[in-house]
Amino acid sequence: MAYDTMLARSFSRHDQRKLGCGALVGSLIIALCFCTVFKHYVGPLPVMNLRSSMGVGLKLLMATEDKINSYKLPTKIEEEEAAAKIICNFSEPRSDFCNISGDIRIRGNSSTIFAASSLTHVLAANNSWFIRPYARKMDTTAMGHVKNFTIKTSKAHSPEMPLCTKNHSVTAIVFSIGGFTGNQFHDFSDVLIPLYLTSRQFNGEVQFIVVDRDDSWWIKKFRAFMENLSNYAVIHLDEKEGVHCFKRMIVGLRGHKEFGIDPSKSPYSMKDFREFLRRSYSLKRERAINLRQNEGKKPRILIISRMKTRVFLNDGEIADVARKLGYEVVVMEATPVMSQMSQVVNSCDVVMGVHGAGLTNMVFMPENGVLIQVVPLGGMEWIANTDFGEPSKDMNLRYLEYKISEAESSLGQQYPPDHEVFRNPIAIS
Ligand SMILES: *[C@@H]1O[C@H](CO)[C@@H](O)[C@H](O)[C@H]1NC(C)=O
Ligand SMILES: *[C@@H]1O[C@H](CO)[C@@H](O)[C@H](O)[C@H]1NC(C)=O
Ligand SMILES: *[C@@H]1O[C@H](CO)[C@@H](O)[C@H](O)[C@H]1NC(C)=O
Ligand SMILES: *[C@@H]1O[C@H](CO)[C@@H](O)[C@H](O)[C@H]1NC(C)=O
Ligand SMILES: *[C@@H]1O[C@H](CO)[C@@H](O)[C@H](O)[C@H]1NC(C)=O
Ligand SMILES: *[C@@H]1O[C@H](CO)[C@@H](O)[C@H](O)[C@H]1NC(C)=O
Ligand SMILES: *[C@H]1O[C@H](CO)[C@@H](O)[C@H](O)[C@H]1NC(C)=O
Repeated sequence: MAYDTMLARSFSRHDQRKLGCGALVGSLIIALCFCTVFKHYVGPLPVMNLRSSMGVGLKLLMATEDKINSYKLPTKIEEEEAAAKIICNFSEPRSDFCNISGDIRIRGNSSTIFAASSLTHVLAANNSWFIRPYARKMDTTAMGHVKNFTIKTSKAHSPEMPLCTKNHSVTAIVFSIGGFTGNQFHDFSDVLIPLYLTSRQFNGEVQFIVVDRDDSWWIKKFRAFMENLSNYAVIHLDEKEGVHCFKRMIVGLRGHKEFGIDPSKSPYSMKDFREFLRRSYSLKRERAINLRQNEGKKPRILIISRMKTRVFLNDGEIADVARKLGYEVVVMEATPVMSQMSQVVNSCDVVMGVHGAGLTNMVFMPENGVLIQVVPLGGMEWIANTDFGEPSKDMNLRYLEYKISEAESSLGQQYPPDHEVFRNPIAIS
């Protein structure tokens, strides 16, 4: 989607597209067929052992209380209780992740997390870790907007250890809402899905600590979802005074893949995520219409229109054709008001739109719904497939792609056929 932004910029004035109705009818008819002949999905829910799926860290630091000096071998339980443990894994492809337990202190408006231990002198020289808690670590642009935390071990009574002003009994999860957030695709792919993966296991008994955005509109935007994942008000570290203390803390979010979940790495799947979303936004429809069982009912299609870039020049005509084919048609621009957008999308059986962040709303579609992605000129096949085509499978949606031809695009009128715009669009974007 970073490419997406770039493309949007470079094409903004010229990139208005005209859909040839003739060819499009094909997609709309196939979508109708899907509404008639789909099979019910009865895939098994992946069940996995949570503990083993979380893995063990790369860096293990274990400090037991002074018992070693007294030559008393701690029992297993004593060891667990006294241990200050930091387990980090920096080798996941999308995100770094640290799991800390012990006496943990974090000060408002700072980027150092202290983990107390009474035995730091026997620890390895390396007693600090750096971590940027955002699940897109391969993208240096995104990570440039993410706080670089230092996790530091220190003696419990050392002067640098800040004094607690609030003790929390639940686990904390520290993550960034910087990066590319604000673009809804990234909101879901980089934060909301990873947050679900990391926090669902706590059943609400978890404290979210966020950094990197000055204002709280982002949290408000996804309030229904966040409030269902955590029973506690989010702490915005950049704005909070005081020192928050925890016994357990996770820094960073688990990220498996683009806009998705790998069920072999987690007890949860995209099916579970979508069910959770449906409950959070009180969405009624679990599955799309089956025309066999609902004779006389019309399938609903949502045509997502865009105003500035990658615009349908003839959405009126497209809507007319769809109506003639027997659809009930809704034409709408994607709105950032999640409660409203989720209801509209969930009420539709087919969603059609040009490649762009608005298609992220597919997460709200009922099972077996049909997504039609219109792919503009500009060498966007790969990103179109990566962002929405592939992810649609795990969401149990039917997926159709409609590629714009040169004749259908307004670019066809502005540039000669052998122009670089058509021959080598990647170079331009
Ligand atoms: C974190 O570590 C603790 C023990 O130190 C373990 O019980 C817990 O399962 C781990 N959590 C995650 C998410 O890895
Ligand atoms: C860290 O994550 C990688 C990638 O998922 C995994 O293969 C590895 O087992 C993990 N490391 C440890 C020590 O658990
Ligand atoms: C210390 O930990 C960091 C990870 O934060 C790692 O990159 C570095 O290689 C480690 N240094 C030593 C001396 O082990
Ligand atoms: C985080 O900050 C430390 C110390 O300034 C630096 O060495 C490290 O490279 C930074 N990490 C990243 C990922 O930028
Ligand atoms: C937090 O807990 C520590 C250790 O149990 C205690 O010394 C401290 O007074 C507590 N602070 C607050 C503000 O409750
Ligand atoms: C947070 O710290 C920065 C610099 O360290 C400072 O400029 C800013 O005023 C602080 N904000 C608050 C709310 O304390
Ligand atoms: C989330 O919120 C909705 C609506 O407020 C509620 O019906 C649902 O039970 C909540 N819990 C979960 C786990 O989704």
